[in-house]
Amino acid sequence: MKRPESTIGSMPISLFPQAPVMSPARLGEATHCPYCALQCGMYVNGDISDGTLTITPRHDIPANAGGLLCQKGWTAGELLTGGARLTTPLARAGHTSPLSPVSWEDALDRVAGAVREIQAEHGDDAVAVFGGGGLTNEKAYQLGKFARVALRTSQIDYNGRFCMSSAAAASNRAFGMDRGLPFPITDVAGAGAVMMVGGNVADTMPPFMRHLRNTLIVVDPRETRTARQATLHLRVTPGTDLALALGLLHIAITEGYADEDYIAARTTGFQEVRASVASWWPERAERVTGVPVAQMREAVHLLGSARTAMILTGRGAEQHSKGVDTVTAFINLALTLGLPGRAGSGYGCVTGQGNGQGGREHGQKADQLPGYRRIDDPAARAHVAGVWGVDPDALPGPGRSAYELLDSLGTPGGPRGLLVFGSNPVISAPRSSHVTERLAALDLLVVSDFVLSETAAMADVVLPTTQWAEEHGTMTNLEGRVLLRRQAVAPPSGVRSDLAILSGLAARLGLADGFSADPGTVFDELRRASAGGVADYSGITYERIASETGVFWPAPSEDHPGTPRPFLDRFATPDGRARLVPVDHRPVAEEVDDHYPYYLTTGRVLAHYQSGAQTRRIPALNEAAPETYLEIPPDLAERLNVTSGDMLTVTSRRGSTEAAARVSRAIRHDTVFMPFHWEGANRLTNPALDPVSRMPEFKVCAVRIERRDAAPSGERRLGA
Ligand SMILES: Nc1nc2c(c(=O)[nH]1)N[C@H]1C(S)=C(S)[C@@H](COP(=O)(O)OP(=O)(O)OC[C@H]3O[C@@H](n4cnc5c(=O)[nH]c(N)nc54)[C@H](O)[C@@H]3O)O[C@H]1N2
Ligand SMILES: Nc1nc2c(c(=O)[nH]1)N[C@H]1C(S)=C(S)[C@@H](COP(=O)(O)OP(=O)(O)OC[C@H]3O[C@@H](n4cnc5c(=O)[nH]c(N)nc54)[C@H](O)[C@@H]3O)O[C@H]1N2
Ligand code: SF4
Ligand SMILES: [Mo]
Repeated sequence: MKRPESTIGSMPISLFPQAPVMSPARLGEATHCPYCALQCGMYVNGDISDGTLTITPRHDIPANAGGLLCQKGWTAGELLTGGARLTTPLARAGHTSPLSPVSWEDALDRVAGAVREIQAEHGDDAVAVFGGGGLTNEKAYQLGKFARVALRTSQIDYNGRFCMSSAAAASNRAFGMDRGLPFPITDVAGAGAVMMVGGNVADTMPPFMRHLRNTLIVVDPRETRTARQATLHLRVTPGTDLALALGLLHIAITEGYADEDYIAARTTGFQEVRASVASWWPERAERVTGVPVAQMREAVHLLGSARTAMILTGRGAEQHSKGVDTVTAFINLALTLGLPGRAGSGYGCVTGQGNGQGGREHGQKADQLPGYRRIDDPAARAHVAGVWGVDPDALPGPGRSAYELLDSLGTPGGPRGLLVFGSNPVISAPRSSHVTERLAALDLLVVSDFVLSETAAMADVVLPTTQWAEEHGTMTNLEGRVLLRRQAVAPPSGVRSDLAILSGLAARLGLADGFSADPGTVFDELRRASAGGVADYSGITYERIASETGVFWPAPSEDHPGTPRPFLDRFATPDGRARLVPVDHRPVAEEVDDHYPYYLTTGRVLAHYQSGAQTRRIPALNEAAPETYLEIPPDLAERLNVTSGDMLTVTSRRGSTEAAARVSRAIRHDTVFMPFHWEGANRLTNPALDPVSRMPEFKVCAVRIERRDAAPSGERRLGA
């Protein structure tokens, strides 16, 4: 297979001539990239103060074996210094006054004072916490504990709800455990055939392409860089992957690809699922999905006849109001083909954020306690309360999910104070203008960040924090491999770590103990809190991680080798069998019509990360991708009489935004695409939620497109 052009390979990192004077850096620490779930290994060498800081790839980390980094990784050092960095706490004299510098004592006193006031008047749940999947395990754990013990609030959730929560729920349902890839990433390279459903790893995790060596089937409405490398590309209509999976399963069963011995030995529920797909004739699936029957047959044949095969899902399949059922349908297909729990084969979710895996295990999720325990399970509450030294009855119950939490801010009965650690919802939440209004209605908004993100810019108090290369902590990558991110440089004076911030706030709220600022101490407590849980970290130590190049959880004791492939002998369900669960297709939450005739889908570009808070502040990345755009099919461009670069107005039922046209044959005739790294895309998106995962429908809503200079017309039909 051809390598993707120019996205990987070696590139010298630029130096920082205008770097401020800082304390001398330590040399050549082995650490990991600040961004995505691949957690590529890198060395940070040299000294910020004399501009000699360099980043070079490590060769010992399998995810980026061969020493690959993407452009974001190469340039990651630039935010350690430079003008974008926050180095002093900021606060407002009054709600409408500008942010101005204050001392740490003053900032933390204000936050604790306001929290006390709000809780005294409105109750403990009136203060909420919003976390992030980029936080280290130590921070995610401590944030959950801080919410439940120091704030005594049930109102905590995090941006992972917007990320892989649908796949997590589907994996829990089918396998009794959600470990994104339940096998090492190197297994992917050995698989004879891989089907990637709604993932564009050539742009989102370029070194992942090295692990896609054999037959590749891509399911995506767009001909992405990943799709261009594929043997077969299924150009599905947005929001119809569930019907596609049902059609594929129908074909697999009727054409003799079902692995009957495996189904009998390792699964339950096959008969019900077989009955449920009986009416999903390939022709019916073609009508719903737009994918030709011949291509569906070809896909099943490629997967079914390969010696080893994998089905992987990305956000394209998952970020829908039926994301859980869609992933379930692909897991049903994988189980019917006999893939999960077999060496070299399987189903996996390609987790996205740096600590997207670990961040969903240790208690920053509304319904969860450390070790991937459920907060409504009495035994789990008793165990964790024991580690925390509190009464189990004092632990709050489950709170609102991410969007529901944001939607409730400042409403009667909703939280009046919010603490944000590691997210920028002003840009990244669905129906963002509404979310911004809710944030503005708060009595207290506190943001911990190292840059003045759009959310931080709205805050009453901004707490400047340390970042990746300035602190120790563990990250669990997309394989479930727990890695050690080592401190490589000294932080600028004036910033504090998130752990130190939580420690300072807890002390002011009357808890002098139990909130250490030392990552090693917090990790040891996390190990005890996770012991006996699904995600058991009790046998993992910093020393082991360093000497073993990461440890796969579960690792229930220090002499346990860790678990690279947890399902080889049995699944994590009570009877050890995987469950096939019948699911049916349903339409998207918002169908196209005469007024809103195009499907809008959203996603990522190579050069920017998430809300762009970090990468839009890095000159080389901004040069590579300076502004947002709307990818449109040629026939729409013709109808609007526009060419690439002309400005368009895009309107959905929730709002309107402008973007330059990018005319492309790579997109379906009924679909347009906008990246969400800039303000705009999420003004349009639909917060319809999946009933199980509470995942918003980021990947499809109905829009109308006009030339910006055209007369506004609510009624005019521009449709396909
Ligand atoms: N450069 C970059 N890399 C990143 C990130 C980033 O922001 N920038 N973020 C990280 C994070 S947190 C995540 S979650 C991952 C996400 O990684 P991916 O899942 O690869 O990224 P997306 O671009 O969100 O979506 C993937 C594809 O889904 C397609 N798609 C849209 N709608 C549908 C649909 O209805 N069905 C199907 N089958 N496909 C559809 C889109 O066209 C897109 O090409 O990336 C990680 N890596
Ligand atoms: N339309 C649309 N919207 C989407 C998506 C989509 O595909 N389409 N994808 C969704 C997905 S998958 C995700 S994951 C979300 C992500 O969206 P966000 O949650 O907004 O993610 P980031 O931009 O990574 O925000 C992280 C913020 O925290 C800061 N930060 C980073 N590390 C730390 C730390 O250790 N401590 C502290 N205190 N701050 C830190 C960063 O500077 C940044 O401001 O967006 C979702 N939104
Ligand atoms: S692929 Fe992900 S982890 Fe690797 S360098 Fe790029 S952003 Fe960093
Ligand atoms: Mo994500």
